[in-house]
Amino acid sequence: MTTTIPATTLAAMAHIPAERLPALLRSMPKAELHIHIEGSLEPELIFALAERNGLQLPYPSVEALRSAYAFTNLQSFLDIYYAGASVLLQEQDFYDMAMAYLERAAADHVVRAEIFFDPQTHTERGVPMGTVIQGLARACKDAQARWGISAALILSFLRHLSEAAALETLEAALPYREHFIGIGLDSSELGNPPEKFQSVFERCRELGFHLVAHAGEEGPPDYVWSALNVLKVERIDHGVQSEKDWGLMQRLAQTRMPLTVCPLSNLKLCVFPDLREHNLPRLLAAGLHVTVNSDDPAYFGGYVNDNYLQLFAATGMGVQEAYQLARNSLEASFATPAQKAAWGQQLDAHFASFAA
Ligand code: ES4
Ligand code: ZN
Repeated sequence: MTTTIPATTLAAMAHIPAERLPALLRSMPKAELHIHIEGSLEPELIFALAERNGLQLPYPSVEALRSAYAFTNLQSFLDIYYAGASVLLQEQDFYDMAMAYLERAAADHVVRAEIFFDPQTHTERGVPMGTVIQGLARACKDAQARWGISAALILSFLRHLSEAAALETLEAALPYREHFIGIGLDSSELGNPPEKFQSVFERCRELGFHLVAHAGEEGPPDYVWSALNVLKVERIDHGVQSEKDWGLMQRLAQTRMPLTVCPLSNLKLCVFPDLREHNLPRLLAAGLHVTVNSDDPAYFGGYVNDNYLQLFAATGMGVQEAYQLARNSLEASFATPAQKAAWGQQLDAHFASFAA
């Protein structure tokens, strides 16, 4: 189903002055569908948690840690991301991390956040599964009550580990299944194709979880094909390499398969040399169901609104694209149809209110 923009909203959009675009991008209701909660851990909180837990970090200061955030590719980032996550030990640590993100997201007018967490990053260090999930789930619940933001969790398997390890992780998480809505696949993409996780994804499908996977971030279009055909995912995380395969572009457009694109992540991990060369405008123009997301905001220099603002400033996209991207994000979420319809109406009213 392609989006039909109400005639009144279309008319309103023609009357929004270009100089109001940044304010519009900031304030429009949106969903964030690609955010790793461990990637929202700011250096200040890493140091505070290390102190609280009596841990010594291999960096003398917040500034020294932040200055280590100079990445050349995905792996160079992942090494420091797993080191940062090692300060998370107690349920309250997971709660505090998620509350900090959710408060920041609500300030960016995120009405819905679907949040990845990597249990293996913690269980491998001896942290119990229940500590991780209960801390995060309590934050989602409290954030809804405090800021009105709707939040849900997606358990993500680390693809550099084995499928057997993913299956064990699933089994350990099942006592807490009411607290997460979906399953994802992240970490080192090259050399770890989606089909490595065929059986565990099949099991997750039988259990009724939503399925997503990172594919086509650094990896080839073939990995996007196998995420679709073998894992049977409902969204592709990143997917920017799909542009190299015309047949894949056709498939993605025809099925309105959502792509959760993360512009600042792609810039910082050198997937694109400059935001002006990011292919998101071309993917959108080709009819793909593209969304804008932050990925790991504490590491990549910005939360979701920073992604929108910097991308629009660099590419010259305008009001129509802003509407389409916000609309796409709401529609691609796993919220109920009634909830999505209500947010869609809020979005239309918001654009109408910006017309001069
Ligand atoms: C990730 Cl940018 C990215 N790619 C793959 N896995 C990840 N985990 C956290 N951020
Ligand atoms: Zn990601």
